[in-house]
Amino acid sequence: MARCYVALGANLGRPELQLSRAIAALGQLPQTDLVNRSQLYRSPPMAGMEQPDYLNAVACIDTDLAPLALLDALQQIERDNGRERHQHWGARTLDLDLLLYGDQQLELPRLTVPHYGMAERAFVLLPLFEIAPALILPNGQHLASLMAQCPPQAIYLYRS
Ligand code: A4P
Ligand code: MG
Repeated sequence: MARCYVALGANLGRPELQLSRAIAALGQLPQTDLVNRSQLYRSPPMAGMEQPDYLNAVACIDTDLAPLALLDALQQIERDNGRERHQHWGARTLDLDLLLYGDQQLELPRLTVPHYGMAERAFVLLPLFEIAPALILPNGQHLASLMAQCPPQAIYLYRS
């Protein structure tokens, strides 16, 4: 089994509902157990884009699905939650990014792992740190030191 971390984000529709449905769907994937999930965090969109604030979370799963099969499953969950692909970095009902797949480093046409943007995104690092504070990335970097280097961003624990 590979221990994997999935980042969830939403800023259209009913973000809280889409995130909780997506987390439940992760736990129902074949050959997959939901290990843990973070709380929800709210933050303004990256790069000052004119969009609603995002809700973000990170889930930890153990899976026997191969990396591309897992990516297919994540994209199916996105579609089930009304995801349409328009603009890069555009607003979305649900975005699922595969942050880590065990200790693998993959550069496939459809899949780059670890996820390319995680080191610069407090809305990824903070929920990840909540559920895996001792995590070490495949390149040997400690999550805690990535957090110390991450550009400062406003991020709030979300309360409904
Ligand atoms: N792909 C490659 N590697 C991966 C991976 N590790 N996980 C490919 C998931 N997908 C991966 O993704 C485009 C393609 O990336 C996929 O078809 C897959 O084959 P996408 O979700 O369709 O496209 P996108 O929206 O243009 O890019 P992306 O990377 O998902 O967007 P980002 O970079 O995640 O940015 N601000 C806040 N506060 N919180 C957010 O969550 N999210 C975004 C989206 C912008 N600003 C945000 C947030
Ligand atoms: Mg994505």
